[in-house]
Amino acid sequence: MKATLDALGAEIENALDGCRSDEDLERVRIAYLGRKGRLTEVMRGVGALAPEERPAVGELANALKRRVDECITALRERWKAERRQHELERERLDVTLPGRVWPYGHVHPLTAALDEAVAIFVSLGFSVYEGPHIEDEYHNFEALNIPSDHPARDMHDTFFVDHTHILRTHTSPVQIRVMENQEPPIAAIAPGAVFRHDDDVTHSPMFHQVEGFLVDRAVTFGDLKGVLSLFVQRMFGDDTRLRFRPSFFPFTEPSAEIDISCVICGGARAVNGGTCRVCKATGWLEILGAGMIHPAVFRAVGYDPEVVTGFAFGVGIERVAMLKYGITDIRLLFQNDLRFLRQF
Ligand code: 2NL
Repeated sequence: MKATLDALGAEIENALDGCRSDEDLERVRIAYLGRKGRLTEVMRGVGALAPEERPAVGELANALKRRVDECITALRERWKAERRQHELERERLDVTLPGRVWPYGHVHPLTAALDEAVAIFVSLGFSVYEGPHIEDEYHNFEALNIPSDHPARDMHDTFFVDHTHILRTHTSPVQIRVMENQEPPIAAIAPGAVFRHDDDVTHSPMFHQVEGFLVDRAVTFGDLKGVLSLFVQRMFGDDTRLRFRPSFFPFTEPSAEIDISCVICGGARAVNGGTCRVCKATGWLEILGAGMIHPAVFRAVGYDPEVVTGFAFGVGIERVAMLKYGITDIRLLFQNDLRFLRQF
C-alpha cells in the first residue's frame, strides 16, 4: 500500500510538472483528488486494511493529499502573481509626460483697450449706452449742429445706406438719444464701432470710439479737465501729462484737442540717441477731442442752455490700442493674423 502511494505521488508530481494553466491544474486535481480520483480511491481503500496498518497508511495518504493540494494552490497563486506583474508592466504609465495643452485664446488688443476705457469711465460713475450702427441724418448730424450745408459733412465722408440713413460717423447719436429721453444730471458714455470713408496706415473705414458726456447745472471746463486727466493717467500711466489745444467742433464751444506726453519718449522727443518716431519728435500725441456742449445741441434735445451746461469728449480706441501696445499699422488690428494676435 505504501509502495502504491509512493508511485502515485511520483505520478502526480509528474502530472503537475506538465501543467501550464489553471485548467491543466484543475484536470489533475479532478483526476487524483476528485470524487472518483485515483488518490481518493486509494484513501477509500484504507478502511479495508487491517486495523494495525490503517493509521500509518492513512497518515501517508493524508500527507500526500495535503502536499498535492498545497502544490496546486501554490502554482495557482504564483501564476496569478505573474499575470498581474505582466499586466502592470504592459500598462505602465509615464506620469512625467507633459499634459496635452489645449489651445486657448485671449481678448483682442482692440477689445482690451475698449474694455479698459469703458471700465475707467464706469469707475468714475458714467453709465454705458449703445445704439444702432445705422442712423438717420438727424441724430448723426442735425441734432449735433451739423446742418446739411455744413462743411463738416464732407469732413466725415459718410457711408450712405439709403437717402436718409447712414452708417454713424461717431457715437454721438447714441448720446443725443440719451439726452432726448432723460433729464440732467446725466453722465454717460457711448462705446462702439463708427464708419468713415477713410483707409490708410492710420485710418480704417470702421473704427471704434468711446464718446462721453456729462450734463448738469454748472458743469465747467475744469470738470472736463479733471475727468480726462484721470482717464488718460489710468490708461497710460500716472506720469502722463496732458496738453489742451484750442480746436473746433460744431457740437462743442469752446472745443479742444488734447495731447498726451509721448508714451515712447515721455516727451523727451528722442529715444536711444535718435529722434522719437512715434511723436515725430514733438513730444506729444493727439489722443482726444472734447469741449463744452454747444447750446444748439441742448436746444435740439429740449434742454435749456441757460440752465444746464455740460462737457463732451471723444476718443478713438484704435489709436489708444496702437499707442499702448506699440502697433504701427491700424490694419493689423483687423486682419486677424494669429502671428500678430499671439503677441498680446
Ligand atoms: C474726436 C472728437 C468729440 C464730442 C466728440 C459730443 C457729443 C455730443 C455733444 C457734443 Cl452728443 N459733443 N461729442 C465732442 C467733442 C469731441 O470727439 O476727435 N474724437 C476722436
